[in-house]
Amino acid sequence: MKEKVFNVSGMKCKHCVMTVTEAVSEVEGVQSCDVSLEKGTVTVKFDDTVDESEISSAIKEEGFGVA
Ligand code: 9UX
Repeated sequence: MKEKVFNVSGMKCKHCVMTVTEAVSEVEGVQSCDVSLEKGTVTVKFDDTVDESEISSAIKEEGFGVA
């Protein structure tokens, strides 16, 4: 299991949090996703088989920026 904190820009309300949470959770192998609106972070736990780029792509596809 791996964990990474993504710095995500553009999340401004609770609906953004839901959108990101759903998109990340749909990635195969993701175990948990915790979004902090205040910090602009998305903390994800995922299986070793998952490539980090799959997660950042899922976030970007929803229109948010990933540092
Ligand atoms: Mo809230 Mo997020 O009105 O792009 S859904 S800011």
